[in-house]
Amino acid sequence: MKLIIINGPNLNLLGKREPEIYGSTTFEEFFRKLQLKFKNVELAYYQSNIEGELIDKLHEVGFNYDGIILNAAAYTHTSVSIGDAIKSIETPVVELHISNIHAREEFRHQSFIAPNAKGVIFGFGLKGYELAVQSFL
Ligand code: CA2
Repeated sequence: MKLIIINGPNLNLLGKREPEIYGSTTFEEFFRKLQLKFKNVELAYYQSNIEGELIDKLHEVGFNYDGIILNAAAYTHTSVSIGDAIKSIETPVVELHISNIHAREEFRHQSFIAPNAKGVIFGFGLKGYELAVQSFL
């Protein structure tokens, strides 16, 4: 089983800024623990702050991975292009958010990803990534 976690803009700041919303663990620390927890899964990680790079990565992995766990961050609520990219690939995508986007501002309630996602996980903190991996097993 080959899965990839793709994180979008500003998520490189996890564990370094706004710990009250996003927690105090860096994603790199968390990812190492996740790999240890799921030793039978080939688990990759990619982060970019650039919309086009996220789309290029979706195209690259979208025909040869078993699953994509995508936290497109704020692009979730704005990016028709990322929505189109997900529609155009074969690998199923689980949309993920660390925070409960429905308990936050109205503009975060809209997603261009959800209509073409296999499922959506939000509000469980970093634990959501673990739930997303489990959803593919
Ligand atoms: O809850 C999530 O995972 C979000 O995708 C995070 C995005 C936000 O725009 C979405 O509405 C919900 C923001 C990511 C910003 O990440 C930071 C991490 C640490 C410090 C500052 C920003």
